Amino acid sequence: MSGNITFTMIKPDAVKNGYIGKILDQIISNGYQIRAMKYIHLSTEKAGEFYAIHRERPFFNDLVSFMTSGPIVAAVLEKENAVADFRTLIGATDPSKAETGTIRSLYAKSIDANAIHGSDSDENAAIEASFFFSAFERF
Ligand code: IDP
Ligand code: MG
Repeated sequence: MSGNITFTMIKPDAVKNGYIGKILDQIISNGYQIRAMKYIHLSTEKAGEFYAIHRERPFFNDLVSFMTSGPIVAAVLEKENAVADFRTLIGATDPSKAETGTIRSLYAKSIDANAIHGSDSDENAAIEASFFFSAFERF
């Protein structure tokens, strides 16, 4: 299965702004199958753990408080070449630099509230999927 799975979160800004349906539609129409999905409100502890890799970065505290500011949708997605293709579909971290038509260019307003997460490697996709979904523990 390596290479076919990625992990995503529709972030609190996009949930609040009513974009869950539009974003999921764009994901599905780009060939992804949803393998697991949940709507949850992250605790500070869980958000800090998920983003532990960014602990030393200046925006870490803002990132954790943003990610706990409202509910999110977490999902595992399957498609050939899932990780790289999904990064293309969501666009650059800073939505002002994201390609036209990408999810961040359409639905995000700033680098900190940028609508959606996508794993950056197969290894992290497996770690992130198993962080949220026990069925993906062995990926
Ligand atoms: P990515 O989400 O495109 O992979 P990362 O560099 O992994 O970007 O950063 C994780 C998240 O941290 C970003 O999606 C964004 O929400 C936030 N972030 C990244 N860089 C900045 C910044 O310079 N200021 C504020 N928030 C940032
Ligand atoms: Mg990242």
